Amino acid sequence: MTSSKNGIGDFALLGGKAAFHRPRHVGQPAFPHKEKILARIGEAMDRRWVTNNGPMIQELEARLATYLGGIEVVTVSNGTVALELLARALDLRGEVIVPGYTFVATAHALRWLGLSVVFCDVDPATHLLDPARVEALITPRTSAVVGVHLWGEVCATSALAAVCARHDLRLLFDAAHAFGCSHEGRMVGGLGDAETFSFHGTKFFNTFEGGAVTTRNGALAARLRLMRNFGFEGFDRVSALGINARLSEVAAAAGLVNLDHLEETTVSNRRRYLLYRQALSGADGLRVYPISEAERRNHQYCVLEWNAPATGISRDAVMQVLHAEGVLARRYFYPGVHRMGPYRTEQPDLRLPNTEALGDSVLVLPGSHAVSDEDVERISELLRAVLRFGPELQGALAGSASPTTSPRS
Ligand code: T4K
Repeated sequence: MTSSKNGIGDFALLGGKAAFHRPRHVGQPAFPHKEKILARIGEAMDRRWVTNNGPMIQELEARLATYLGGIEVVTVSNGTVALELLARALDLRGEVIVPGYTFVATAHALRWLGLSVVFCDVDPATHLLDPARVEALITPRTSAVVGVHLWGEVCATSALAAVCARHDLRLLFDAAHAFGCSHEGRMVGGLGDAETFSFHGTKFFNTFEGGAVTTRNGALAARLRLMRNFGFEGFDRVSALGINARLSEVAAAAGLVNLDHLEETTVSNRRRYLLYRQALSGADGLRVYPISEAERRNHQYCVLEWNAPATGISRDAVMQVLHAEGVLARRYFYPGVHRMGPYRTEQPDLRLPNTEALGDSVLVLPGSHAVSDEDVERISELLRAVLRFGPELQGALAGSASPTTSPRS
């Protein structure tokens, strides 16, 4: 393994030796406590109760409720379904305002239900929904606003709540990135009418696949519990329309063990984020997205904004270079959800300048469990080498493979 690049011929894309033989992914999970998870899965099998609100689901919900500050937690099969179920439970209609800069699931979940998705631009510094822009998009058909706590940073909740109160709208938060984060000293989960989490394998807290809706509203939680299990109220009594959105006992087993080790994960994530920040500080042409120090954060994502004019090399070319080195950095959320299907054909003239600029400049680096401290140093060294040879690399790469073809393992 080497990352010393003394000329452009040393880069793997141009025939040099790759820095990593085994690819480093964004969000690759690790299971240092695998034996404990397997033991708990074994319990479920021995009990012969593997899903349907089993004892481990109940234990997980109770522990999550305590962890999040005594709120209602309704676990579901994933973060996308959490949004769908919530939108239905709140009977959202017409138009829902969402940021253009988010993972596609935020919009798809709503659109899947037949709602009209209205994309709003974000603040270029925070990457979060801009309350003033939200207010300008409200029409008589608007029923709700969905803020996204991107990268674990929390939306401007008070300003958004004021906007929603003025127009009698529901306020939801997609908190897929913000488990373990706090706002004004309280854990994210109880903001707005409700929040949704993803417990996908790539997330800070994972149950392999999974998610949850959290809320302070007990009646809403009760409705969601019915909806996630076909509307069954008892053994054979169905009282409402519902689907199957249940989490399994296997997922709960992983969640219960991972929950025991959240603090260790937070500490190592933070160390890696700080290592990146330190190693890249003062580098002209890139900005390490700043994570708040005043509140709890999970430091799951290490996000760079790449300045192509200043460095002489495009973000996509940098990604090509890194991928060839075995560093599978991601250009989340290129090109902005409003430029993805089906929205781009439905709203071809919609322009969200900040969202599009972020879609063109953001590069998410492997962090968290996907890398060691030494890997972070090596990846930072690589980035510094890319900065040194930026224009030369760009010139040499012109006409080479598409940046969307990434190696997988
Ligand atoms: N809202 C927001 C704001 C979200 O970010 C997400 C999900 C949702 C809602 C929806 O929640 P879920 O329905 O997913 O629970 C990943 C995740 O799949 C996705 O959950 C996440 N956001 C998004 C930000 O990232 P992709 O498109 O990057 O690809 P994926 O999952 O194939 O893998 C990411 C990298 O990790 C790859 O290099 C492969 C690697 N990997 C992945 C898995 C699952 C592994 O090495 N091991 C693994 O087990 O979406």
